[in-house]
Amino acid sequence: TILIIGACGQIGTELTTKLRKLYGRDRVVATDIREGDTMLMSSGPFEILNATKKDDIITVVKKYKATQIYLLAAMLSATGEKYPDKAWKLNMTSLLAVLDIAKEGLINKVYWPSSIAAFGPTTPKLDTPQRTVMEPSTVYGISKLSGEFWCNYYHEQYGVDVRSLRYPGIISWKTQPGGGTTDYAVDIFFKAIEDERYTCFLKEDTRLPMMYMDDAVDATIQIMQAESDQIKIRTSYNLSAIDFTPQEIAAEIQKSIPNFTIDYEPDFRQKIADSWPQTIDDSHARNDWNWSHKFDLTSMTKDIISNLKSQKDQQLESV
Ligand code: VAH
Repeated sequence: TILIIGACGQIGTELTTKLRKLYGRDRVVATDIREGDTMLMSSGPFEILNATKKDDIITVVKKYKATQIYLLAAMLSATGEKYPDKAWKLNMTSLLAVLDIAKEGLINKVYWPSSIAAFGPTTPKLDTPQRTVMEPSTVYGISKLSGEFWCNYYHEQYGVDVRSLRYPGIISWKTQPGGGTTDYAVDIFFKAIEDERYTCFLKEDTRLPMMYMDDAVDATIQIMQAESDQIKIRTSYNLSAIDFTPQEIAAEIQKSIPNFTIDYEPDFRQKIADSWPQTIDDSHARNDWNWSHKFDLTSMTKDIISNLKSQKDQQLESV
């Protein structure tokens, strides 16, 4: 049985759905600090669980005889800058609790996400290599880089089978933006459908590595299904798909919504975005466990807009 911690978040919501399709609804236990959308709650076992409470996690592991944990609970970059102590506590206490549970043999495999936020302003910005200068300047990035070294330590010292991906910005339409700097590219779609206009909190030429949620979920499941000896990197793998600027994604949206307009009011999140790479070299993931992305900017934009439009039509019909 798989235990998902942070199942109601942006990634957790879609990963839970996909894993339940793959393994069966009762083989995937969704947990979060608060209840999420009803579909998630009603499509399989759900428990309220605080990701920083190791004993509570063990109780749920034993109740459902879980053998794997996907730890997706975290405070993201922008919110983390507002509440540094909370971000550090949540992001690190939860990881160390789960790694200890694996070290004690209560589960045999762990997934934990890192992020391009683990890179910093001194990291080469184009084709950022797997191994390079990493001086993160956000609390979120510091917690992700530290977490990577803890994962590697628990693997080397205690044989813990923990696997990790440095996610780029992840774009999806099923959940509202959750405090990430790349979440402008999530919010822009909701606003394009609702108001046909969007005020972007980043400058128009801010290039960032991005990925459609479907690709991120597939990569996550793929690395967890790989043979242990295929996983050569036990800190965290670079992962990449596409990269774009606010201006480029706005132009792509205008192909489907011609009247859509965008204006720019950069805020504190500009400094965060400017500290991150623009494009990522993920050749290790492609070579070690055959990673390849499926969605580009055009196909992602089309998929999101068609889904949001049909969701809106259904809502209008139901009123
Ligand atoms: C954030 N979506 O913006 C997350 C992610 C690379 C960005 O870590 O904080």
